[in-house]
Amino acid sequence: MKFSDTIYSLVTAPINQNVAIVRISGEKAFDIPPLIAKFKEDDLVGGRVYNKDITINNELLDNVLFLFFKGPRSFTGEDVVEIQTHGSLFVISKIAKFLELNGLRQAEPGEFSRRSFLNDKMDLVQAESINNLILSKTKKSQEVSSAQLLGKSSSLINELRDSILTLIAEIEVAIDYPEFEETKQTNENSVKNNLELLLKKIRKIYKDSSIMTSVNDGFKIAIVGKPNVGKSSILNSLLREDKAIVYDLPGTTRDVVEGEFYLDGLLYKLIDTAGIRKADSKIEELGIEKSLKKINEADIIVSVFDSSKKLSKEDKFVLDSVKDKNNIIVLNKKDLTRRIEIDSKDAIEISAKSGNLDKLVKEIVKRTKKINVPTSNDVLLGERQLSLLEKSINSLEEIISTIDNSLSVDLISEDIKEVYSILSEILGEKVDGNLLDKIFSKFCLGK
Ligand SMILES: Nc1nc2c(ncn2[C@@H]2O[C@H](COP(=O)(O)OP(=O)(O)OP(=O)(O)O)[C@@H](O)[C@H]2O)c(=O)[nH]1
Ligand SMILES: [Mg+2]
Repeated sequence: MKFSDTIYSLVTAPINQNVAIVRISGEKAFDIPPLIAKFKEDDLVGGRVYNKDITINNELLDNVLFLFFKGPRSFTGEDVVEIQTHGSLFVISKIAKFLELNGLRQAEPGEFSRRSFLNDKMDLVQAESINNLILSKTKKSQEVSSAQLLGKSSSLINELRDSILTLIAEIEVAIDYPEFEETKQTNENSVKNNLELLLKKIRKIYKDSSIMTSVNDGFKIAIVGKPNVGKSSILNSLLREDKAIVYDLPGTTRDVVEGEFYLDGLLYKLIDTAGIRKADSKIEELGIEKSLKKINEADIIVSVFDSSKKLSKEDKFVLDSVKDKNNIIVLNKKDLTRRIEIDSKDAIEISAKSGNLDKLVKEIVKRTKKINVPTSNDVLLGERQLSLLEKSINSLEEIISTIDNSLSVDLISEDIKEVYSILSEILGEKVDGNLLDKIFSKFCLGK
C-alpha cells in the first residue's frame, strides 16, 4: 500500500539521554539526510550506515549516525531512515521542526507498525505482539509475545485454516458424488470426526489463551468480605504499602482499591473491595455492587472473615457468593479469641495486623498452580484474538449440531467457510480501518 505522506517520530523516550533515535518512513525519507549532512547521490542506498555531522539552518548541531533501509526491506516496508543523535532534547526538537518544515508529519502512536501490517510485513497477531512485548512485565508474557512476534501463533492459525480447507474438499466430494451413497456416508462420518477434532483443538487453544491472557495482564485476586474484617489490612500487607485506608469503623473502603505485586515470577492484580452488607447509603450500595462484580471477574478470591466473631448473616451471604469460585477462606484476627464456626482445615488463619501473611501467600501460589499456566506458547493473546476464537468455537458447535440434526453435510459448506474467515480475521485479513485505529492507537508513540 502506498501512503502519500512521510512520517517521523522520536523512537526513544522524550528525555535527555545518551542516544536518541528519530525514525523517518515514507517516500521522502531518503531526501532528508542530504538536506542536513554531506551526502553524495550514490550514498543513498539501503543497508548503509554513515557517521556524519548535521547542520540545520547553518547551525552545526551534532555528530550522528544515519541508517538507511530501502523499502520493502525495512520495518514498515517503505523507505526508512533512522537518525541516531546524542539524546539532547534541544537537538531532537530542532530536527523535528526541520522535518515538519519539509512537509513531514509526526507519526501517530503505532503508525509505523500499522504501515508494516498494511504492507504485509507482518500479520495482525505479530503487530499486536510488538506492543505486548514492549509492555510485558513478566518472563512468561515476554516469552509468549516474542513467540507471537516470530510467527508462532500465526502458524498455529494457519494449521487450523489448512484443516478447514481439507474439510471443505471432503464436503465438496460428498456433495458432488451423491450417487455413490456408500462413499458419501463414509465421507460424512469423516467430516464430522474432523470437525470435532478441530473444535477440540480450538477449545484447547482458547482455554490456554484465556489463562495466558490472565498471566499477561496479571492474575486478578479479589479480596471480599463484610466490613471491618481486615480486607484493606491484607491488601496493604501484600503490597507492602499503605495503599488503602484501614480504620476501625465498618464501611471504610467505599470503592475498589487496586495494586500489583509479583510472586514466583508472576504478576498479580490485587483488588480490595467495599465490605459487603446492607448498605447505609447509595454510594456504599454502588460500592457493594462493584464488589460482587469483582467476584465474577477474579481468577482467585480471598474471602475474609473476622475469626473473633460468630458468623453473621453477611458472612453467610459472602460464603454463598463465592462458593463456586476459586476461593480461599481467610480467618483474620487470629490474635484475638476465636469465636467463628468455620473449621480451620477449610481455611487459612492469619493476623493481618501482625503483617505475617506467609500462609496466605503460599495458598495463592498453590491456587495459581491449579490454574495450569500452559507451558507451550501455542496461544493467542488479548480480548480481540480471544473473542474471535470464541466466535469460531460457537460456529463449529452450531455446524456439528446441524449435521447431527439433518444427518447431512450438504448444508454446512458455507458455514465452514465462515469459520475460515473468522480465523483469517485473527491474522488481520479483511479488517476495517476503524478496528485498525482502535488496535494501533494503543501503541506507544514511535512504534
Ligand atoms: N486485632 C486485629 N485487628 C485487625 C487485624 N486486621 C485488621 N484489624 C483491624 O480491623 C479494623 C478494620 O480493618 P480494615 O483493614 O480497614 O478492614 P476492612 O475489611 O477493609 O473494612 P471495610 O473497608 O470497612 O470493609 C482496623 O481497625 C484494623 O486495624 C488483625 O489481624 N487483628
Ligand atoms: Mg477496607
